[in-house]
Amino acid sequence: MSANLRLMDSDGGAAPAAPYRLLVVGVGGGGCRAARHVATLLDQGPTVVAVDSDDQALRETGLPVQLSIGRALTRGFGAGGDAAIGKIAAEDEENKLRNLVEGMDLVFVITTLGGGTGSGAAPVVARIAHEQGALTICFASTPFDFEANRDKDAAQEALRQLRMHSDATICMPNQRLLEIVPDQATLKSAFDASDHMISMAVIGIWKLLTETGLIRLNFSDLKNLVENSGGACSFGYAEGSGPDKAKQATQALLASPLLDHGNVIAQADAFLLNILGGPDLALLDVQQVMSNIQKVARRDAKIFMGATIDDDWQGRLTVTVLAAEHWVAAKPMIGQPSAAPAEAPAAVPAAVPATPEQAASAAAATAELAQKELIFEKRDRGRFDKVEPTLHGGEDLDVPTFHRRGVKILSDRT
Ligand SMILES: Nc1nc2c(ncn2[C@@H]2O[C@H](COP(=O)(O)OP(=O)(O)OP(=O)(O)O)[C@@H](O)[C@H]2O)c(=O)[nH]1
Ligand SMILES: [Mg+2]
Repeated sequence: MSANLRLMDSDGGAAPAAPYRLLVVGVGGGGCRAARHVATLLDQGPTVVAVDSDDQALRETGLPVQLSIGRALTRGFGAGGDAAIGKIAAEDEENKLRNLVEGMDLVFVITTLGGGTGSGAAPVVARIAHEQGALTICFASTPFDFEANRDKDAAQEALRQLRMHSDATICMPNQRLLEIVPDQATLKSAFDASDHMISMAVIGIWKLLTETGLIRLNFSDLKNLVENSGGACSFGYAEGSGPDKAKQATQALLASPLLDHGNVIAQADAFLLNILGGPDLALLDVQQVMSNIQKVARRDAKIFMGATIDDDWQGRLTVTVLAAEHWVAAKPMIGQPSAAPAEAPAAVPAAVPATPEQAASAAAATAELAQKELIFEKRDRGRFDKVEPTLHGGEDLDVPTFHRRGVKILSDRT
């Protein structure tokens, strides 16, 4: 391994043991800045790598793993807006890039298109990760409308290349930032907002795969959605806090420009929705989010849903959505024979209707939950932990009924 590829040392904040090996790669100036933001927010998270042909920009990321590409060509000064140079720079370092992604289950490639390195090198990084067998998801911003046509054309071509070489590419047009940030915002604060959005997508998926699942989504659900998405996905997220957190988050999600004010959810063939909450996350919160989303979603949409608990999220709730515009079910699905069964209209699987409102709403909803089984993780006895158990018929009545009975929400229609 050469001197310009520095690997994290044993004290370098490596990720805790996680069931999946996940790598975040920032490519080019903007991509590396967004990747650094992910690392800042997830200090116990996945390994984050910066890849650039601009050595100074690379140093400024401060990330522990940096790969300088194309030095022979660019002398470490960047690709000067030329995607062809960015492509050659990455191809020159193909072996080092291959070493980086080797053995990874999931690779996120983050880039901002329109310059030389991101536009040229990111598709090469995605191709290598994909060839190495990692599920490869790209986040790419495209230039503002006011930027040069040449850059916009280069960005569109790079986007096409990314889609070709990855499992899914999430495009976040910078122009949409104008709807998100206040009118008087500076360009820097708009870019900061974009970094934050990309980070929330990565964090949402990271938490989904690593934190306790009240309703668990696993890697094969993510893989199923991404691999069948036909290459183009959208991402959105929203937050709520306090007693009305579920309502707030759902309303904000459906109003988000990231999801075209709800239109993406309304039209998506399939989407993955994860609810991240604190230990106070109630089943009713989950039910409220889901029933409101199902009202908007297509009746035949495939919905993969999860609910994740993180102690830091006490009193608040974040909803993250990864939506596939198209569902290309040509490939065999995870755990299924290659001839997929004919699709039939499906009812929402029997939830655990704790209230008449829940029962009515579950019966009314008709969207299809695509994951086979929603698994309720075994939870501890919460505030009853130090209390004498209330035993009846050999059962501890202080443990929620659905845990005692091992209730699983079943949906066998994938
Ligand atoms: N969303 C977002 N966009 C950015 C950011 N920085 C730059 N951009 C946009 O991304 C485009 C490419 O800029 P860079 O990422 O700096 O370019 P590069 O990939 O480093 O390419 P070269 O510098 O030419 O080697 C610009 O035209 C901007 O529209 C950022 O932090 N966030
Ligand atoms: Mg640059």
